[in-house]
Amino acid sequence: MAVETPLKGNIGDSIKRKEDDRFIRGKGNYLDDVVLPGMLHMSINRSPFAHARIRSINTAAAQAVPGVVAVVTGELLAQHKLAWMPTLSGDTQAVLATDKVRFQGQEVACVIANDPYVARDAAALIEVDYDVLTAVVTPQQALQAGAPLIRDEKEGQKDNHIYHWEAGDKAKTDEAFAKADRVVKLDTFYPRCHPSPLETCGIVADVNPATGHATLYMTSQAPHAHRTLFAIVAGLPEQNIRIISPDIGGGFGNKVPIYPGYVVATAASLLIGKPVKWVEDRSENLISTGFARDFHMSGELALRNDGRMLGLRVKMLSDNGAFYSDAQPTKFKAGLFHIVTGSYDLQAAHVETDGAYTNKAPGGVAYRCSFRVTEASYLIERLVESAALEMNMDPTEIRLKNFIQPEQFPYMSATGFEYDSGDYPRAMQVALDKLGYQELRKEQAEKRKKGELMGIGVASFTEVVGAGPGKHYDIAGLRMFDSAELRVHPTGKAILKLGVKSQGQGHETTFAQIVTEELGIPAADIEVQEGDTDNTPYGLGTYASRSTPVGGAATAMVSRKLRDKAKKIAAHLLEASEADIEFDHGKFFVRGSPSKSKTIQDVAFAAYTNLPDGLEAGLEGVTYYDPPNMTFPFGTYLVVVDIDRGTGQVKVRRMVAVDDCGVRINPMVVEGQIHGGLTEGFGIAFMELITFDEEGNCIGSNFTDYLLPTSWETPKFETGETVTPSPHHPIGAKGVGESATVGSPAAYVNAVIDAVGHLGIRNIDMPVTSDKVWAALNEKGAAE
Ligand code: MCN
Ligand code: CUN
Repeated sequence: MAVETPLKGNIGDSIKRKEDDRFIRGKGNYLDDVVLPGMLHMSINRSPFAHARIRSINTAAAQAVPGVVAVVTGELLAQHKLAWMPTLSGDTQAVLATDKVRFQGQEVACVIANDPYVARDAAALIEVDYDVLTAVVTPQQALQAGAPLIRDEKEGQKDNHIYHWEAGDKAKTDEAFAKADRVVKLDTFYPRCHPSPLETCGIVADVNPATGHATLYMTSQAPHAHRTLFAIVAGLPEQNIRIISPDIGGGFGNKVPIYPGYVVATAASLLIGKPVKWVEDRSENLISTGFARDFHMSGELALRNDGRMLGLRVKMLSDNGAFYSDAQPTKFKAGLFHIVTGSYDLQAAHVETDGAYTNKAPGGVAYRCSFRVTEASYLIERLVESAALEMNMDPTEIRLKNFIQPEQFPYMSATGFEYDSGDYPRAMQVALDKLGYQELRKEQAEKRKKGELMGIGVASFTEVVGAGPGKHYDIAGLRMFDSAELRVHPTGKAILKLGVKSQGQGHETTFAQIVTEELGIPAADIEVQEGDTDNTPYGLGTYASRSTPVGGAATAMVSRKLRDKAKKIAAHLLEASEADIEFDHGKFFVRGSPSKSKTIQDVAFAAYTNLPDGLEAGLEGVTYYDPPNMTFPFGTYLVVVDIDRGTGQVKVRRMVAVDDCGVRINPMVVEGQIHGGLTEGFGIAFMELITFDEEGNCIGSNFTDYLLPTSWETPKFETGETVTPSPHHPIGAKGVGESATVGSPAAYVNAVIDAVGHLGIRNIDMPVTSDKVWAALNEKGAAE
């Protein structure tokens, strides 16, 4: 009988997630589990209007409710210079409205009470006298001459335009278009959607009036950066601020920004001298916190008649809501949208982007996307599909013809990225084989003869994830490096402390595995800690799939640092010269005689008990890692759909996803990330939408209107992999957390267009709902 040896947790081992034990048993510690003695509760009164002047606020009735401790208005905050706060992208945002409200759901006043329900009831009693103004609900409308000025409080702001930003070479692109045999154009809209994590956002602010210490329990994806920003905004000494991100029930980018609720709860705790808890409800989360996308995009592809792409021209208009608060590296007004050249060898590209204020919630968080990579990937993959249709080429053929070839890496893109590594044709081939592409094309042809609608969608995306390098990328000026601190105890057990912060990605398991690979300590013996700024080294946090590329690299490097010291100790124990010591999976031995060895555990013990002369005691270290480049994961996704001509219903029959994220630390965790991302991509493609009526009322403010996919709707996924290591990452890994959300929407929509393209339908904007599909068919006389 075969005996199964338990996996030690080396790189490549699919060990079970350590954190799941406590999650499955209900022993996690989420924000709402934090209960402090004497804790008060906060509730927010929000604007019912999208755009209105505030004439007066009457808080008397709220104040009179038994149990209410305080009512906070913008006027009160203004006395402490806290009515406005800076945003991550250099704009300002109202903490509590004083002059005007600028979106429905905006924070107007807060009630602090001894009970959450009392706070809520009292907040509803606050009387605000509004003078309703015309709402601006689209960026096109916002930029029209004479449009109502939304940000009238900003000095020098004469219109609703936020920024203009360009990338690439305009002259060279014009030249490429002049040489082209034909130009294919696509106008498309990536609608507003929402990360909607299971756990909403919240804070427990505990400012000790005696010591001035502020302990802030926050659902934060970036606790260190938030600490620094709090210090700057609130003027608190940074050593007195401790941010603790407890277990987080999903972030997806929603927990990157700083929200007004955090600021008011902290200010209230400071003024009252008691802990204050604020937790959003679902509708508050959907109407007021960081939404995603809302990009109007227009792309043009210059092509030769043989299908070779020559140039790409993109114009984009983004709807940023009332405050420009997107999280992105400060130099990049539209994030990393210029990855829009995708997987293709384009000699020239030019991207022009503009942003506009509207009377909608601010945010523009990059929901499971590295700063707008999703929108870019969607545009290019949809555009290539359009080109294939118009040129009557197979969508795989046109891609194969234009892929950047494996030998071209490192590859400099027309918009200035240096792609680290890739093998696009291989990923596509693996996906095609897995799907049985040729057979399905035959089936499609047969079906089409009978008038049945079947489509095969293709997307071959390339992402850019893992910011820094710090010299190019920063958040609010803070360079995007990351850190790892490793301490090996005398008994050979270890504790690893990180600057990144998991929201469900499994860091406690996968980062331990990096140490296991580098030092040989079993993953089960390594405790991973994140999220407490007093106890972890400074880092920029977890978003933009940067934990593995940056924090993972820091972990490998600190392990190697310790290994070097361990070698000195091993040499002492083995009575050999350090130069003769070799290391292999947790064992140190003299070169040539592997039988005489010392384990990492022996060495760890000696680090505290038996050291060579002149060597410092202990086995610990810290590494701050600034990556030399980003990583560029990629993949090919294939989707098969059947469409009912009577109802417009789209059924996803197959979904094959082949991802390449370089070396996989824990293949099971990677697989989980991909399944999650494909599900979110499916929701965005077919179901989820935050929209607004002409008065700026948010439609999609609860889960009966904002439809999330359940296991009932979600298709089955078939996954595959190729492995092209990142040449600059210490263990060859690239990020993967966002890949499937970035790559899949275009594959789903391309499948629908592939089914109906022969009828002359070129585009249906997401979410591709049955009614839209039916209407498009009906317009072509093809509906039943
Ligand atoms: N991993 C691996 N091998 C690789 C790459 C990654 O084993 N080559 C593992 C990592 O070690 C980690 C996980 O996969 O455990 C994801 O790693 P990475 O790609 O580095 O992404 P991050 O940890 O930085 O997570 C961020 C990413 C983003 S930006 C969003 S948004 C998102 C996502 O992860 N939010 C999530 N996945 C999520 N998954 C859950 N459950 N919850 C969220 O909020
Ligand atoms: Cu871009 S959403 Mo994730 O980066 O937290």
